[in-house]
Amino acid sequence: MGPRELELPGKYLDYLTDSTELLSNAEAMRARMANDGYLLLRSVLDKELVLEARRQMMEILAEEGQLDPAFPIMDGVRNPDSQGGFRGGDRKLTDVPAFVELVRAGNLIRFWETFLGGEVLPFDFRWLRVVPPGSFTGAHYDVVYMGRGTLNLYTTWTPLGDVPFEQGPLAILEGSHRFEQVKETYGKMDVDRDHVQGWFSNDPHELIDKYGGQWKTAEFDAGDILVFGMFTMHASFKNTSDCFRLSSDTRYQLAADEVDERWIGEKPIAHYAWNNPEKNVSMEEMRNKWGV
Ligand SMILES: O=C(O)CCC(=O)C(=O)O
Repeated sequence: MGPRELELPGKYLDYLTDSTELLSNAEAMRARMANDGYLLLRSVLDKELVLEARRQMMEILAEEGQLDPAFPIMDGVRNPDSQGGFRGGDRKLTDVPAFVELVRAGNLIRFWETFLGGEVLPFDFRWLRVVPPGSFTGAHYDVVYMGRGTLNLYTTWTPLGDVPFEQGPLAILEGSHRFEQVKETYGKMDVDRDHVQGWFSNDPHELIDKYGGQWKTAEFDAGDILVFGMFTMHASFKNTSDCFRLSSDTRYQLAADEVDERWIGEKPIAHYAWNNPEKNVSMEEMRNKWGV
């Protein structure tokens, strides 16, 4: 993870707690979320639908020349000349019918209705990652990207296919939703307003050494989901395979609550002032200023 190798289980890393048995008990799930900052739920989604979404996307990636034609497209083996990358909001991929059904209907919406206790609003913008070999995501809170509406907002991280360790699964920093000093500073940031890059840290040890907590991860199967709140620090392991790691992260809140206008509507505004080279401030500079 980042520049380090972590041992599993070890001081800095252990396995995610499986909360699948709580699925029909909203109160128990909310209590677990409040305590751990996340829920790992196995086989919640229709596996056939997940694989169909994967197939529809892989067909597009194959047409784009991103996949190595020597292998079955469902393996997602990268053509060494191609980049993959962040495809969030790229409707060529995020509008494929099986994926839209997967993240906006059926079991996932029923789960959120149970958990949130009312009518659910999924954000219209859908984040999609075609993570190439060698790539990873640095540690961050999601609130810095989508914190303008209710904070009773949750991320669903969905592996679109099996994600074994070598493909670089997501990891949660358990306990990070109680890092009060970090929440009061970094957690109040907005990437479009403040022009800061977003990732708090690439070093998985430093946060634990300074604030406590422990990274938690797992291998994922198609159909599993990992859900968490806006103040749960998360990151991904490096993809050390030859394949793209295909996954989505989509957001859910109560329809009656205030909404961050950047992520809603036929053509969501999305980030509009982030990564402006003339205004950019480094995270290092901001962390020095905040003293975190
Ligand atoms: O999949 C990843 O690498 C990052 C996902 C993420 O940051 C999220 O789910 O909010």
